[in-house]
Amino acid sequence: MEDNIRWMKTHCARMDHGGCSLLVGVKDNQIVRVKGDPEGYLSKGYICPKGVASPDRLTHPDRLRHPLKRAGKRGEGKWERITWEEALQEVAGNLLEIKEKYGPKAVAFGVGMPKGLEHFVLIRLANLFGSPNVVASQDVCHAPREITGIHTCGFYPVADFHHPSKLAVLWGSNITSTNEEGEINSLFLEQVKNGMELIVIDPRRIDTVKKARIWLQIRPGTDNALALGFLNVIISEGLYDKEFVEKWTAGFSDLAEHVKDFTPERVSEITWVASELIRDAARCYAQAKPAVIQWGNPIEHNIFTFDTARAIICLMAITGNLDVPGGNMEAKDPQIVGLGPFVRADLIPDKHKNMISAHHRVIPRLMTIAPAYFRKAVLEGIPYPVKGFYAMCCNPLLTYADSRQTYEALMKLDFLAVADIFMTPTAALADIVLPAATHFEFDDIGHLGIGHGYILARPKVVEPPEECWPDMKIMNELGKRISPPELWHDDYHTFVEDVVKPAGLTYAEFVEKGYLKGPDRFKSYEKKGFKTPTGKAELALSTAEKFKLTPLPQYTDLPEDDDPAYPLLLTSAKSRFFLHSSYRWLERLRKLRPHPLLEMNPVTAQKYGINEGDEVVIETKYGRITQVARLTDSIDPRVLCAAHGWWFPEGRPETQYDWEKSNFNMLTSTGKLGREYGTPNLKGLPCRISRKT
Ligand SMILES: Nc1nc2c(c(=O)[nH]1)N[C@H]1C(S)=C(S)[C@@H](COP(=O)(O)OP(=O)(O)OC[C@H]3O[C@@H](n4cnc5c(=O)[nH]c(N)nc54)[C@H](O)[C@@H]3O)O[C@H]1N2
Ligand SMILES: Nc1nc2c(c(=O)[nH]1)N[C@H]1C(S)=C(S)[C@@H](COP(=O)(O)OP(=O)(O)OC[C@H]3O[C@@H](n4cnc5c(=O)[nH]c(N)nc54)[C@H](O)[C@@H]3O)O[C@H]1N2
Ligand code: SF4
Ligand SMILES: [Mo]
Repeated sequence: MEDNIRWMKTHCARMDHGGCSLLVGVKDNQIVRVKGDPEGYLSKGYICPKGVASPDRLTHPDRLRHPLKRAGKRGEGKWERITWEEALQEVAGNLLEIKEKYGPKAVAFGVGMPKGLEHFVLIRLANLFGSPNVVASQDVCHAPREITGIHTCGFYPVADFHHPSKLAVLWGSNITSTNEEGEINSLFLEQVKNGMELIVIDPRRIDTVKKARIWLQIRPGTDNALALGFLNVIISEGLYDKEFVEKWTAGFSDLAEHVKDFTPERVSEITWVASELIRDAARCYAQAKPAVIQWGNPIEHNIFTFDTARAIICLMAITGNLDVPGGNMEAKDPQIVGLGPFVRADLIPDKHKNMISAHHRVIPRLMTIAPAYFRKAVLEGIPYPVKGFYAMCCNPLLTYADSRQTYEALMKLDFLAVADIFMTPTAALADIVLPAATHFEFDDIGHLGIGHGYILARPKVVEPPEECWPDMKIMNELGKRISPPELWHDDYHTFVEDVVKPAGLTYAEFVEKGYLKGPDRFKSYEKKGFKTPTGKAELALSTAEKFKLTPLPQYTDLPEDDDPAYPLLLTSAKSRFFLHSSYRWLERLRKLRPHPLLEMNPVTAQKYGINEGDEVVIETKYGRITQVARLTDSIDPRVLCAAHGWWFPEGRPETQYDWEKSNFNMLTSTGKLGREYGTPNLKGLPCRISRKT
């Protein structure tokens, strides 16, 4: 049997940010097995349940296999099969008509979590079409960490797990479950095994707490206060790196004065973490050299994301952990194509002035549109109307805050096209649905532009179904119809060649190598200073006045006011078995997690008369949903953790597969947004529960 199997190497993708090296067994154009590759650069043989199930995506009987045109009313679930030629003409015709009537800005292009190279081809498509509006989930995913980093110290400080650290802080990062941005937990766990100490900051007792020296069970939504408490302890006890602070930081005395108020006792009241634990953790972090902070999504899941990221970067700076091996580094890219030339940024020089978010005065360098501002444009015409939307690799109805508002906006559009691999609630509202080829089915490149200093080869291992096209091909052909055709390629494959050409490689040669990484170069600031106006890591921002930012990291309030009518606090975490709203249709994964689970402490359950497995109604000021009770003492009795991304592929198309029933974003709102990034509150929401009767 094994004899006829051809084993090929590629990297896992599109089930999170990707990164595990895979050995893929292929027979007759079918993937028969997937194993972790022990030689994997990031993964060392590791593979998670999603990776194992990943080939099932290709062969699922309900996968989208043909372009579809809406037949009944929008959302009615009636479709007519059309050819690719007809589909491209429909999409092109509608987008051009909107452009003619309202200008190119009235068309927005949507993308979700960056999944592969098509992410950048979409930005190129928008640029060539003349629209400055690429809508993405960056407001709640990495932009606050990345761009706040650039403003503070000139780069995005990512965790370096390739060199030994004495101590790691997992700050709202469930790395053994989410492996975010390719920080596959293999390298991290290897270090833990070699004696790296651990501090975990998480409202839940996650797996890594077992290995931790200190666990800070934080009140959701109060990370900025905790970070200010750390700064208070480290500065008042003189535990900072004096030489580094003296030579390489700006605004230390202002920061020191500012954090005096944030004593562990005061911070304890806000965060629910005992003051002694705050002291202990801050001391441990400051005294271990080098120490690394692996920070996660909760940093950017509330309106104070800018201040939270600022405070944490200040911590990295004053302890001398910026850009050192085993600390938080500036990852250097290999010699590959620059993103600007790839997306042809030169053709749209006034983008930053014309994009929707310019009106909302977001932080400079945020070049995508926050979903909240996109919907304001569609629904209220602010700052101008948006009428058309081309969306791929995303499922906004589930993943944008305030799903009802998303529904209204999608319904109001003159034209909606969605490219996906499966009929999702969002695709179910489209005028045209385009069937995409996906991972394993075309040559792709992983991790471009993600900021970790490497790219990974994802060569094709099987042919896609006949009418499933890679997004890159779809856009390459659409591009020729809606923008100057000479700026597109004869064959979309040229995009992957373009990326590695500056390295002197063909794509095939790159595949042989498997990955390309930039040089291990640290402390670049010693030569050229930090890439900020002062040349220093800016504890107080020198650009604050110019950009209307607060110079020092603030704690002003809780993200949402306490409310006696909603006595519990709701947060969420990603499921180990799914990616956001994706793949609940894969039986192999669904078996592992059949229902959306609401984690609650048994004490809470008893108080509300709820048993394990009961259906529970969860309500916030903004909406109500139902999930299934899972009792666990790993969570504080005052806190609940609900599942995010749930819809029911087994449900009916005319209700868009019950997108309202258990969807976390029915409980969120865009009423309050962080000004810098347009971020809504997704964690730390006052709520109440009752057993469903
Ligand atoms: N309340 C709440 N909201 C959140 C979050 C949260 O934690 N809580 N998390 C936020 C974060 S961090 C992010 S990144 C976003 C993610 O938001 P999205 O990116 O919108 O979510 P996904 O479920 O990843 O959507 C992926 C869609 O892409 C499709 N897809 C997969 N592969 C391909 C492909 O090759 N081609 C095409 N065309 N489609 C493909 C899948 O079938 C799926 O429908 O959600 C954000 N929203
Ligand atoms: N399996 C799986 N992997 C994924 C994804 C997925 O959907 N599923 N999504 C991918 C994407 S796009 C991203 S951005 C990353 C995100 O990866 P992570 O940053 O790890 O994301 P989360 O699971 O949202 O949150 C991490 C932890 O934060 C805790 N938490 C909740 N509220 C708070 C809070 O207020 N403060 C603190 N300190 N902690 C809190 C949760 O309990 C959880 O353990 O994961 C990627 N990997
Ligand atoms: S951890 Fe991510 S990259 Fe690795 S196998 Fe799982 S889904 Fe794939
Ligand atoms: Mo994300």
